[in-house]
Amino acid sequence: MRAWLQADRHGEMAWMATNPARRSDPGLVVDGARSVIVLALDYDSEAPHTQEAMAPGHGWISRYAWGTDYHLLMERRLKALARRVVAELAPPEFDARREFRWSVDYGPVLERRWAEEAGLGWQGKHSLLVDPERGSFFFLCTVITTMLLRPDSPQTDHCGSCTACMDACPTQAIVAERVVDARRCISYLTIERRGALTAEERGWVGDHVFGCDVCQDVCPFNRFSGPSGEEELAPREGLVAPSLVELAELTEEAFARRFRQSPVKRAKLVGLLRNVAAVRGNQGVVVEK
Ligand code: B12
Ligand code: SF4
Ligand code: SF4
Repeated sequence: MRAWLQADRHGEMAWMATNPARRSDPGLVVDGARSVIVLALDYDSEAPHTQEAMAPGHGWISRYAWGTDYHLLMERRLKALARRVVAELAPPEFDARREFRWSVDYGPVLERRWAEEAGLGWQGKHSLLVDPERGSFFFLCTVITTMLLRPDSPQTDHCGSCTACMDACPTQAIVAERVVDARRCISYLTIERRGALTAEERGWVGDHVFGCDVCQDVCPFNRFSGPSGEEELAPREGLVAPSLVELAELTEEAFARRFRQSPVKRAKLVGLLRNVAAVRGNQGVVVEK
């Protein structure tokens, strides 16, 4: 992680570089930490993969962002889990707010590293966690706790000689096995990057208006991935390969309505419109109204 930060691979995500010691040591996040619990939530659906669904005049929204924001769904469950732990397992003096600290994505936690230790999968060459039976279309969240729990065994790496994700990445953002340079990654460019994109970055964005699934779409283990069965994660109408003209015409009110409780809100309307403009430029398509 330090080498990654030192090489500026985090780009403008300054929050990644704040207090790296904390991010690599759960004991600095929770005093007396003895266990990390890692949980996963599947988000795949029957909808097609990027390459199957794309057509001129349309843009790609990453499949993780077709339903309700996973932060909300996982936080709801983590709260329920915390209540159960306090009621059923914890000693009377246990202070759940201090001793059972959960986070979804935003905590100073290397989620995939702990997930691998916890046996939920292995870090594939695209750096994401892969489960041998379900692929990689799932979210992660963690709990750092002072409770001493019996650990599961780590998963073994099944990538072998495959390099499909590295070969398919449209921008060569996977610069080495398990090392992604965010500054070249379409996910970063369309979601995290603020302000204007350079001409080179606009080209890199390709057909993507929010996020990118290419390295996961080509992974052989995602052939085994099935629909999550989570109703709130099912694709909402108009989010699978949406029309670029429709997106370009969104007002603030229409954006708020269409992307209510959706991860897409993170880009804000201004970011989404910037991406839509880049994709329209890349497609060179003049769309009649
Ligand atoms: C910052 C971030 C990004 C950045 C940087 C991505 C990256 N690969 O680091 C950007 C914006 C680009 C991004 C994109 C995406 N992200 Co993101 N992201 C994060 C976040 C917040 C932190 C990741 C991090 O710490 N990166 C820093 C580097 C240093 O970490 P690292 O790559 O794991 O580094 C390790 C490896 O390099 C490893 N390593 C190095 N060499 C070797 C060698 C061997 C042998 C081994 C085993 C390991 C190893 O050691 C390092 C330290 O552990 C996490 C949530 C979290 N808190 O963890 C979500 C997270 C990783 N993202 C997630 C998702 C879904 C995505 C996207 C798929 C979204 C999309 N569809 O657009 C893309 C995928 C892009 C990709 N191929 O990574 C999920 C992944 C779920 C999963 N199944 O793994 C997470 C866990 C969020 C969540 N809570 O569910 N993301
Ligand atoms: S998300 Fe897209 S751009 Fe980023 S590493 Fe994967 S294929 Fe490359
Ligand atoms: S595409 Fe191949 S190399 Fe990449 S994560 Fe999947 S199995 Fe590993």
